Amino acid sequence: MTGDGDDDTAAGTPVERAKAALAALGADGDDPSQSSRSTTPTVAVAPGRVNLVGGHTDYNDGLCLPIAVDRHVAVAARTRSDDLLRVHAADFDETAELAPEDDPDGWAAYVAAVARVLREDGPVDGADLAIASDVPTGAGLSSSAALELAVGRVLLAVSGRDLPTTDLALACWRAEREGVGVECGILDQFSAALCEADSALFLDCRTREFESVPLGDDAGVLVIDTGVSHELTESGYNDRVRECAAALDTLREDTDCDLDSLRDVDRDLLDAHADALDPTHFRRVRHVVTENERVRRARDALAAGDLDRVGDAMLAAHDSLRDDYEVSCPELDAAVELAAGTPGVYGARMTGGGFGGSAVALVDGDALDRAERAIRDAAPERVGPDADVFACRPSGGVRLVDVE
Ligand code: GAF
Repeated sequence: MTGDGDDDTAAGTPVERAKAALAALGADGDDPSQSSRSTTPTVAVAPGRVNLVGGHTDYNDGLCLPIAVDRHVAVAARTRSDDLLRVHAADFDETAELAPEDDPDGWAAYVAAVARVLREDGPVDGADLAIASDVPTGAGLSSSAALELAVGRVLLAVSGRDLPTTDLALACWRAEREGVGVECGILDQFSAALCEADSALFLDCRTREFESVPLGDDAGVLVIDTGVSHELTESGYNDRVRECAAALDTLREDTDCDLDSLRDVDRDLLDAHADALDPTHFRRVRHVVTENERVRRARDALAAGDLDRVGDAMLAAHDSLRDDYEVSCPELDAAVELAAGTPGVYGARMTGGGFGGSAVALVDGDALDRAERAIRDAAPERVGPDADVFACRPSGGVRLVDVE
């Protein structure tokens, strides 16, 4: 099995690689006075995610329906006698030494940002950390939120602290926004924190209430990674956030209504004030309004075991993300078209921020192997030379892992 935290014992899994990398880091420690106090590591894992429906709704106080995938970031840790974080990224074979005031770039920025936010409410002890992952990076599967959650959970544990999981998710969300500069919503951090095995998470990003909706034995999930790297800091993601804010301002003025966010806009209100919005902003808002409706429909359909209707909502969501929100790309469109035309597939859509990354497909469990093979065979030609296809099981959120 790959990277499943609870019973993940095979060599080469993220947990095993993180533990081995931590042991190697200890052997290389060059200052004996600063060497680690304990030898048994503390290990946390957090999953990547796909979002069945609810794209770009989270920062508009909207609704989402993600599942966590059974691919994880694992972080192994042990305390140090100073206040440094010495962090080894096994997948890049790079080590960073972070003092509390440091503000690094790249992958270390996520670690430093999480530590900085956690220090606001209590001490974070110095620690050696080793990170290993099987969540592909740049694939729109939220490897960064998985890293943040695993780092946060392990830093709290080595510091003798704990936080309710929703508070840890919010701390990691703030780390991503303030430390890394992505104006994201809570979807990724809440997914990596709160998803449950075999279930989707119905998440209300306004109230931050959530509910697990079992996926049922008949459903399988496929990820189609287009191989086109997506990077939130460099894509049009923050532009979309600003377009929504500008559209909200216009609607507030034109309606004279007390609109807190685009969540307060429905189709009637949008249609009545369409002339006030420029055409691009109108389409952005229309996506948000209709996407919230699709999440509700998909949640109800999933709860009723009606996977056809969930699939329909996914396909409609993709059309809307492509045409109204304009965050898809030709490779994502091709991946969705390929999946949608494959026997056994209920529906598919792009997942994550867009402009590259992955599509997710909901598949009849009995047809999963066949569908995976068919899509994998056709993907190099139809989607792109670097496309990858894999099945995943809905997984649980961040957790500490027992290690001997
Ligand atoms: C990215 C962001 F980080 C999320 O907050 C969310 O907006 C998503 O894109 C789109 O639904 O993953």
